[in-house]
Amino acid sequence: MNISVAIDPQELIEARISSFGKDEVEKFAEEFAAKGFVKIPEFLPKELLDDLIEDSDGIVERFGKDKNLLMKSTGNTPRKMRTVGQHILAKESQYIPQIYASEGLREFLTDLAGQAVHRAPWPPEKFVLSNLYRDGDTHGWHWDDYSFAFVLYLKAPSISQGGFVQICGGGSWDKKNPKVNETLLNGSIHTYRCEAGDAYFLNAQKFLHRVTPIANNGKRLIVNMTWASQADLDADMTHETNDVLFAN
Ligand SMILES: O=C(O)CCC(=O)C(=O)O
Ligand SMILES: [Fe+2]
Repeated sequence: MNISVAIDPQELIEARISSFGKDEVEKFAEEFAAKGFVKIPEFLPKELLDDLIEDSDGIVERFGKDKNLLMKSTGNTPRKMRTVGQHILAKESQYIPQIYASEGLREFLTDLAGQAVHRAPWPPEKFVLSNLYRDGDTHGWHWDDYSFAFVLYLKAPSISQGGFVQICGGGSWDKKNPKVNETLLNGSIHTYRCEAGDAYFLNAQKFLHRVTPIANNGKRLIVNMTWASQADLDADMTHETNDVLFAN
């Protein structure tokens, strides 16, 4: 269903990226190098955020799939969430595929990462929607297949409603023997909160991460865009968690 849109998402995103000074981008990159995580406040221009929320709400309403399971390949951590996969967004979203296709965005992420960032070669991992909307909904501890996640916040719970991102370094993902608890015991956990319109960039392959359960009727809606390093492109990749969460 492709109706024409009044605003050009790529133009708006690229204008926003150009508005960051060189010093600001360098600070983002330093933060990312030091912590594996950097928040980009107010990344989405207001007019794009409003349209993106409307577009995504309609898609979640029509195509969202409720998941409630323990993920074996990440040590039986919980997934209680509503998801929409790439194959649906590619057809239905007026904005998300266009944003992902932005070369300005890819170059910005390359600057943040300090190395070449590429689009994920496997379509189902490129972009997905994840919606936490019932008390107790959570995206439990896991690592990602590819190196980088760029997450756009469309709806953010308040502080009392939770839904924070937590990350913990020091481990790596053995899919047959995921050592989640060992990684948590050996590392320290950092907790982050974003507002609607913010984005974050995460080294999602090296840092164990999760979204804490939401409470008090909180609503959280994000777009997760996956990006690959050159090493990822050269490696054999399997996609267990994506298959379970986003394939239908
Ligand atoms: O919802 C988030 O902020 C994280 C999403 C995530 O980690 C994932 O989809 O792999
Ligand atoms: Fe992840």
